[in-house]
Order: sequence, then structure tokens, then C-alpha cells
Amino acid sequence: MSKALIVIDVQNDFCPGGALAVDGGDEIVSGINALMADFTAVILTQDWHPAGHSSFASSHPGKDPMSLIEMPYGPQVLWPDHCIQGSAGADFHKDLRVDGDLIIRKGFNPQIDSYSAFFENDHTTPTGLEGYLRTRAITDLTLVGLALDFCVNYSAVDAAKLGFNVTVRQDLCRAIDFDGSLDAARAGMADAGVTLA
Ligand code: VGL
Ligand code: ZN
Repeated sequence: MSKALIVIDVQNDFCPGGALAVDGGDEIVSGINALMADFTAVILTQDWHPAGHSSFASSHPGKDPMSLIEMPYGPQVLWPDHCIQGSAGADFHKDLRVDGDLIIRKGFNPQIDSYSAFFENDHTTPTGLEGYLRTRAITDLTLVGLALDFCVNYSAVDAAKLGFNVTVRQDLCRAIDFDGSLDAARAGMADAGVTLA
């Protein structure tokens, strides 16, 4: 049994002062750093959008941030502009240890958002992370990071569906908690067989 820690989107824009700030997003950094030594592999994800990304409200005239639209692949929340490639907001939190094995970027396709570290929001376009884990014979995943109800949730559910043993350390996550999203995420993860620790 080989286990990986997957650190989801601990980036400036999801921390206090950022464009899509998650309450307490910075509080989890030291605990995540401390956990890294317990794992064979440490993988970081980085939300990485081109300017004008289709998940930004600013790309849809007349639409407000946090409103919902129908995309060809299903419903999509429209976000404030965030994690634009190369911007300070897209950088990892300054205290996060970034000497892990792999950094996987997601959300770079202008037409599709990608909450999950495994598949874009069409649920079919792979990021390549599954192949990486399988070729390294990693079977067990622990997920931490931001945001619990979006990118951690989607990543955990996809990982469980792919057959990995998945634990989410809720104490090392923080949530956006918008319109019931946190309760729905917890129920969905539990249904998928994710261990909520
Ligand atoms: C995220 C909304 C938009 C996340 C990323 O990391 O949870 N949420 N992009
Ligand atoms: Zn994003």
C-alpha cells in the first residue's frame, strides 16, 4: 500500500485577501506542511485559468459572480476572476511547502472549468493524475485544501469512483459554503465512499 497526500488549491486567491477568499483558508497551511512527511508522494494542485475563462462572471455580460449558468457540460457557478495564470493570486500561499513530487494544474481549458484534480467539469476530459498515481502504484489518497465543498469534494468523489481509498481531512480544509454547497458536498462524498475524517 502506497499513499499520497493531495493538497488542493492552497493558493493566494482562495486565502483571506484573495479574489475568491475562503474563510480561514490560510489557517490550514502549517498543518498541511506538517502532514507531508507521512506520505510516499505529495501532490499539489493549482487552479490555473487563462484570463477571460468561461467560469468567470466577467466573461458573461449581465451575469453576477456566484450566479449559475447552463454550460454544454451542465450547470456552472460563475466565479469572480481568480487564479489567472502567472498572477500573484494563482501563486501558492507563501508558507506552503511546495517541494512535493508533482504540481498538477487545472482549469486551463478556456471553455471548461475543472474543479476535480482528475477530470474537467465535463467529467470525461482527464487531467492525467490518475495515470500518474497508478504508474507509481499509489492506492490510498488523503486530500486536504481548498475549497472543501468544490475542488476537494469533486476530487475526492472522482478518486473514490476510480477505486482509490480516499480520506478527506476536514480539519485541514476550509469551505466556501455557498447555497448549501457544504452539506451537499459532505453527503456526496459519504455516498461515494470517501472517509470524512
Ligand atoms: C475552486 C471555485 C473555482 C476551488 C476553484 O479550488 O475549490 N472553487 N475554482
Ligand atoms: Zn477556479
